[in-house]
Amino acid sequence: MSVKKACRGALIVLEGCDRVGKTTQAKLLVESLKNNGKPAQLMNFPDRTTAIGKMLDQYLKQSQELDDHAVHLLFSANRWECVSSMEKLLQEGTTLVVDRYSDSGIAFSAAKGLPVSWCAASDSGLPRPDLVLFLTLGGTELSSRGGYGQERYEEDSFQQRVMRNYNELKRDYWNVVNADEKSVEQLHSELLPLVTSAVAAAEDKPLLTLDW
Ligand code: NYM
Repeated sequence: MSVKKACRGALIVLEGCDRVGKTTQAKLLVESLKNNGKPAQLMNFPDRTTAIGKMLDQYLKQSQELDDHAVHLLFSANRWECVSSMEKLLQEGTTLVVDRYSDSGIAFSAAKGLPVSWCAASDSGLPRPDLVLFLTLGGTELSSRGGYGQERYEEDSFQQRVMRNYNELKRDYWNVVNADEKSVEQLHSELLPLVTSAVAAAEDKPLLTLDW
């Protein structure tokens, strides 16, 4: 009797500038996937619960200063410390919906003036996303969103540099979605079909690694 190997889950990443709505959309996507019978789990980077994540939390809340190179490597290490659990979940068939990942690491650190190639090197070999949903918003709409300005980097000229860097990083597995003037529900109904197709397409494909 042949036993069918479990299909793997997909690695879905949401990217974009601060306050664009990634976190809300990531949660809704996990709920919808589960409602449709697909095992799914939410993850977010930085994962502020680990020892490294706690240092990053203090840095982002501006209660600790760190060298730009050192903080970049901490963000990267915060992803690496999750790789074995991510790979296990994906291989068991759970789709991971991840709120920020490697592209955030590069786009934000490069906005401080670090070379893109240097920023990318520490993430080489991480699991490669099957789909990156890149959410965009007009600049003024971004800064008027609740909570904007409370953490490090939440400042318009910095966010514009981040946006320019993101545009340089686009790959063929990216999907750019304009979130301007869309309700949470409208945006969700635009994203869900993209995620559903990526989940179906990933089932029989091997998990690749980032080759920056
Ligand atoms: N951030 C996030 C980085 O600078 N590098 C990274 O590798 C990651 C994952 O952390 N402004 C920045 C982007 C955000 C901040 O993210 C916190 P969030 O999604 O607001 O918790």
